[in-house]
Amino acid sequence: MTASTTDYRAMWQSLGLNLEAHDALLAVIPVLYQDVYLSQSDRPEGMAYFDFVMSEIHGLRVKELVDHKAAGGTVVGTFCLYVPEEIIRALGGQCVGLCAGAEWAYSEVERILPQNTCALIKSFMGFKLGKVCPYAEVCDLVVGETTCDGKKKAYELLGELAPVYVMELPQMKRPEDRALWRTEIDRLVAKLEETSGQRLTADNLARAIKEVNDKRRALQRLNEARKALPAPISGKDALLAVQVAFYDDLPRFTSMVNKLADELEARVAAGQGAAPANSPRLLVTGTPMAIPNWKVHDIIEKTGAVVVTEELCTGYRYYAKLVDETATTVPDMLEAIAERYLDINCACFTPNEGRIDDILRLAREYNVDGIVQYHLQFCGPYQIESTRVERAMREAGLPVLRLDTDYSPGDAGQLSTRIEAFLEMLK
Ligand code: BJ8
Repeated sequence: MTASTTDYRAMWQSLGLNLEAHDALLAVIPVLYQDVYLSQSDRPEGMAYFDFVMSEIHGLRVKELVDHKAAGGTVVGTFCLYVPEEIIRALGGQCVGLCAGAEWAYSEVERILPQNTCALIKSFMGFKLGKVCPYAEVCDLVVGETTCDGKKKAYELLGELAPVYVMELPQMKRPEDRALWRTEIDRLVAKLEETSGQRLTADNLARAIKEVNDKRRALQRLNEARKALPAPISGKDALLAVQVAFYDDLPRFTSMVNKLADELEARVAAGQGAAPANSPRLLVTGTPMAIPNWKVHDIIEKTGAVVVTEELCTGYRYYAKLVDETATTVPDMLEAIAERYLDINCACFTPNEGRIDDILRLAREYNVDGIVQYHLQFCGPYQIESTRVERAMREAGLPVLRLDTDYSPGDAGQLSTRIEAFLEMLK
């Protein structure tokens, strides 16, 4: 990855970034990217697009968003899969994921949040407090949600620094919870209509539903190819594609992923793999991995295994389900959206049997040798749910390894030793 040759400093300054701190952040990413991504051999050519996107991580895409706003559009930041992108897009908005995957400004963060808060929350608060994320600064509105306690309470503090709107997400999926969620979808529409100055219509909503479904269909194709033996793409490349989906221009992204999927299908037909056919095949499940958090995939793959699927929000949970496209009226389309989103199986829900069913099905379909449970430390929902996940996997005869970590590279050696031992055991 070569760094962008365009000078974006005036744009970053106008967004209020701390240029010195931002320079320091941008200096780290190419080094990490080189080590994690560009050191791989025989990558699909279609990954060149993602290398380019990463080289422009705070450049071209941010410029597009600034231009979009100048042309009268809005930019809406989100932190969670439960916020429907279709409604944002239908109202002329661009949706950007704001979860961050690197430690930043923790000393400032720990003045307002307990030290034992998960890295994902500390990181997005650190990026905001440190003024190093142009995506956070370009947003007209940030939409939060009542998922875990940490996020819910952090949004109150984030609300002191940015315009934040919070959706109430139920924690169960009974008929009365579905009814509550449906009203929350209407509240979101009202809020976004007010922010954008536009009205939701059957036309703009149908178009947005189709566009977002097309993105998911492209990612489904890419991931379908990973079922092959040998897997035609590394797990970390596939992870990167989903991470980029959260902020890239949607039609361009869909077209580039479809091109990559064409290439992967050709590689499968030719028996060309990203790793030797006898590499252990692993499924990773747990908490999401935001850019540039590639730590666990990188260690797994440098240890000789290949990740073939992710039961993560930066994986299967993101692209698996489509919104029904047959509705013709706004209320029916919103009903279809409400249903699709509440069908996501996050550990914030109780019970959450659907997640265990998904992991077992994915393990079968992708012919995996073992399961890696990946959790950010202090993530109560996933860490506690891991007991039942592990039990179900063992009953199904699937070996499980549990990794609890954070964003620091400090435990890489220890993780690597544990993964090596796990792979040894799989033999
Ligand atoms: S749908 S996983 S994106 S809530 S890691 S902040 S849960 S303490 S991220 Fe999530 Fe939506 Fe669920 Fe997905 Fe809290 Fe856990 Fe931290 Fe987490």
